[in-house]
Amino acid sequence: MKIEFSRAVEKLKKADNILILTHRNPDGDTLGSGFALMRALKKMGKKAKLLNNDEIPSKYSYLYKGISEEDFTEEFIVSVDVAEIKLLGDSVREKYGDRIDLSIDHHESSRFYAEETYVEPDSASACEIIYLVIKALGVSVDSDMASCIYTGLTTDTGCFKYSNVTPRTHLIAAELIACGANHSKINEIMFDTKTFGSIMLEKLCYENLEMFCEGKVAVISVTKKMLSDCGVDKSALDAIKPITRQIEGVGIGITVKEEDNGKTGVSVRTSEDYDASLICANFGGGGHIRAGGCEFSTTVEEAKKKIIDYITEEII
Ligand SMILES: [Mn+2]
Repeated sequence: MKIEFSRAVEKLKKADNILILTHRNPDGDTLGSGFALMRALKKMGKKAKLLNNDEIPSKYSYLYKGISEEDFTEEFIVSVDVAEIKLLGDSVREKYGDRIDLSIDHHESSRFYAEETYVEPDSASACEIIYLVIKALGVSVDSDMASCIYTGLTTDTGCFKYSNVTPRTHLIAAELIACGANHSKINEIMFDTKTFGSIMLEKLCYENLEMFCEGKVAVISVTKKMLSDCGVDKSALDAIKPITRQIEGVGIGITVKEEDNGKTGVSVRTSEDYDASLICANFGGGGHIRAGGCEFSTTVEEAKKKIIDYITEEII
């Protein structure tokens, strides 16, 4: 059931022993939202813990720095930035998928899997909503919380460059900097610093870059072998996904990635002429207008063919 903002805040106010769920292949927005909320709830004297299906990449370690781990039986479960149940990842979904009390999300494609859902599709990041929730809970935002929230704002907007940015995004960013968010360091970690392995992965990706539809569609393929050859994990893909859209004339940029169990994940980035979430919805996925994702139970080559055929026949 869809609920109002005030109802979401009220639910969190009443709750205790709270488990916060984030999406698989965690990014700055889901983790920033989760850890900011966790810090705020703890500041209110509540018990809270965060769970992710996958390992959290080390570049995000500042988000949970100084937080003490607590063990308790969860009484209230809230998911943040999780558009649909399968995005929790298999092990988390099996354990908690059917008992989520509240979902706080900003995806156009958000599904109503939780008992109650607060969704703002116009919000550039889930972290923007979490900031307003924390303020409504009456918690004063400290520098650690501000850094968590700022992380989601900047990562979900490509460092405030994407068209999802609104005046509110910048106003909240300004408030977060006033609260002590470590903004320049965060942007350096998220956008400037690359490991040698991730640069090597970029090199391999440039080598297999393919163009379709008279240069309107660009595709990069990433196999598990490429990741292991470069000594990087799948978080290195965050730097790969924007590459295709940097090419002049490309309206649809696609990154196709070999997943475990013979599956293939597809990430789609689009210019203002195309809707990424619509393209992905055709294959059971979703996302935002400019960035979406879907999954195929096929090889990388077959997945690539399916999505290119669809785009050639139906979109371009
Ligand atoms: Mn997000």
